Amino acid sequence: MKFIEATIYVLLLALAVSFSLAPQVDKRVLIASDDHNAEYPTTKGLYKIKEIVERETGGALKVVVRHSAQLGSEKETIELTQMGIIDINRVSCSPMASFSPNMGVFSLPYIFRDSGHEWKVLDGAIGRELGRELERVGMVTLAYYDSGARSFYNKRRPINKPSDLEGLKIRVQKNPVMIDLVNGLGASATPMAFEEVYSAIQTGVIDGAENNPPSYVTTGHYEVAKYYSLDEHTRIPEIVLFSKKVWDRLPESEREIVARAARVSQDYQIELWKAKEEAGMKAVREAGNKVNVPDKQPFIDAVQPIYDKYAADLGGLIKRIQAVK
Ligand code: BDP
Repeated sequence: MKFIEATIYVLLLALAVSFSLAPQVDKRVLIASDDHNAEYPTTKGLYKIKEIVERETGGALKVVVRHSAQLGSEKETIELTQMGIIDINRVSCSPMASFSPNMGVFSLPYIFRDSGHEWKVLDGAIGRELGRELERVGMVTLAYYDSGARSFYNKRRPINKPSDLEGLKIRVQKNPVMIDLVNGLGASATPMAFEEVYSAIQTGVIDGAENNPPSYVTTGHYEVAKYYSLDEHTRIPEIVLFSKKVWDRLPESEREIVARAARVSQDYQIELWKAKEEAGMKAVREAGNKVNVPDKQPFIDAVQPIYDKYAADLGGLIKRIQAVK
């Protein structure tokens, strides 16, 4: 039933969006999607792409940014991108693992030593390779954006050690690695769309979730889940995708402009991200939330079985990422 509902939803959305694009069948208007609000650094990155593309094409190519999940949850927007209905899509690399399993490597806990290591990997051969693999599933990778580190928050208690998670229902993104991670730490993983999390915590369907400080604040989750435990278990990058169906029809000169605009937007987003992270933590503390910084080692030890589980499929990539100095 769920599947049928989701399929009908995607079809209806597809129809709605294509009708709204009817006069521009040749795609002189590109639809860009993000599930965050207009002020969030990723969405501002898309606005930067819009500014550059419209300027450099002399207005021949326009970009319309649809933010705040107006076009659906991430999984749905990824499908719409494959279909060529959404042209530019900024999503987390986490749900991408269901479309291209190697992307799952970015969701492994503590796979990156720190932000510097993460960016070396993303800007290097591995980032390029995994990005290129998405062409097989209908998407061209334009850029990675920063998303900092994700940590647990909940409405029950501070998480100082993995066993504090026992019995808690924690929302996760729709990605097998995230489900294993949270279950492996002793909590009960509940996959759910980002947009549903606030009311699910409020009504007690779940006890909490996990995310970076800016998301914790802009979604209002910090109002309903007051304990924020900075275990920083993952650093899952954001990714900016272009529908391959549309890309293949775009003149080479415009592809170059779009690709360059995305590269500029990446530096811009990373700058904005730093400030947003600091502002997020400041807002959390000012709201009187209980923030704790647990010792990471017990968490690192507790997640080792996940590495064993994924060794067969992702082992080569894991070793290569770890070897990046
Ligand atoms: C945020 C990402 C957003 C995801 C969300 C989530 O920026 O793309 O949808 O996490 O948890 O950090 O689903």
